[in-house]
Amino acid sequence: MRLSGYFMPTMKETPAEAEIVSHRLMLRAGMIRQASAGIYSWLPLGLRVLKKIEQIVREEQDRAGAQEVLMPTIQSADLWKESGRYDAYGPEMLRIEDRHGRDMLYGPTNEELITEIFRASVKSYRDLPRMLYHIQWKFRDEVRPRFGVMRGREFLMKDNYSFDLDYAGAKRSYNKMFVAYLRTFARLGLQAIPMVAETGPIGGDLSHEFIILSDTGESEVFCHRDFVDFDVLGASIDYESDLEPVVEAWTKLYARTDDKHDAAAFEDQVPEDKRVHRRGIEVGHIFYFGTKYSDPLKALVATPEGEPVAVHMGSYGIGVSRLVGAVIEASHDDNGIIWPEPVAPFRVGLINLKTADAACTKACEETYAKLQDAGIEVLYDDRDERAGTKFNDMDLIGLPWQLVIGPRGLGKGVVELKRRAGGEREELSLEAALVRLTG
Ligand code: 5CA
Repeated sequence: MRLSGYFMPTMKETPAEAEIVSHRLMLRAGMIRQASAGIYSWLPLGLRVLKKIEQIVREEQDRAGAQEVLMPTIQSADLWKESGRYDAYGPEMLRIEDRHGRDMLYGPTNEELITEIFRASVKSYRDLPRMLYHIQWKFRDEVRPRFGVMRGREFLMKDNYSFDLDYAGAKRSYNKMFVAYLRTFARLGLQAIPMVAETGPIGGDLSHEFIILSDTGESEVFCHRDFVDFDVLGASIDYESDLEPVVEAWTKLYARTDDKHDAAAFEDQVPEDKRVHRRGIEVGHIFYFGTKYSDPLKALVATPEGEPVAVHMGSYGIGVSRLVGAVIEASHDDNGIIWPEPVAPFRVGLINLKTADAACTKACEETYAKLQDAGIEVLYDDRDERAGTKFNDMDLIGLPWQLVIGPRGLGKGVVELKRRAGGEREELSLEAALVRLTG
């Protein structure tokens, strides 16, 4: 992509309305634009990151055996009246009346709709277990939308729903998602800690929130310090094996959000020098709620004995759009964003220091073509701007590698390669730089 023609409206000034760094940087880097309170348009740079995160989330859901569907954003109120949540959900639900006077709503979550899809076609234990997920925009009319995409009113969520014959099966599904979440967040470059959590309007009695420790997080959390160094991706995972030992290893240490915090147990179980009391960002939340929805909605299956029983369900959410902000909170410096490679909008920023210099531009154009041919995502700053502006913009948008080509270096046969994280710079030949980036 050539920056000269790319729609990336960066800003120099710090937007006054943005209270936390990720919101400021997303606005300054031209990733998003507010449409109304808590509702954002995603501009090209932001959308690329959102799609990368979405794809990693999708791959890990698929790997764990879940199947993707797509349910609508607008739902009929009828099912919510059947489950009893239409009244219980309160003013966070955006209620709409269609031209025929029918009650509709913009889905804040999908337990009812997925249960209806399930009950219409699954009748026997033989068709279990099943896990169905979708990645869809949700709307919750939050009292206080804030911090940009962190607490939006419209936001992108991955929500998965599991269906099992009994508690034992449901726990196996819960464990699969638990492990899939650890892998997902680790692939995004984040250390997420599973914490015992309150279930709120989704319900149920077994629930974990996945929390990224961060001073700007909205949750108050308490946990054992050893979580910070747990390795996730080292071990390969067979989702059909017994995952209970993995889940036990990750839940035996104390980790709770404030509504589940027990000061005496914390002091009892965690030595003083290991006690972490901080703020955190909730990037995922998983629930087992048994037959809370299948009972009222009559999602029944026949057991091997032919007995009809309500299926045991769980639901599993990831805040996909919130994660864009969470990654930035975890990875930035004074100059801007530092994208972890797996979610970076482009891998390389190619800077032409002097577009008016024919030899420099020729070298840049050839390099741009070679990187693209090698399948590298590259943003080529071919604008007629001062070098300082180009460096600042490149640091702001945080691509993992900067390849800087200028007439002076070319005269000596070298270009400069800078790693955004850490800031190391190296002078090397253009060929060596290309090998480094494509190898
Ligand atoms: N149905 C269940 C799980 S599928 C559910 O809705 N869970 S939830 O309410 O905990 O939401 C799942 C995830 O969505 C949260 O962990 C959080 O990361 C994200 N999320 C929730 N509310 C917002 C919001 N207002 N803005 C951005 N992300 C949000």
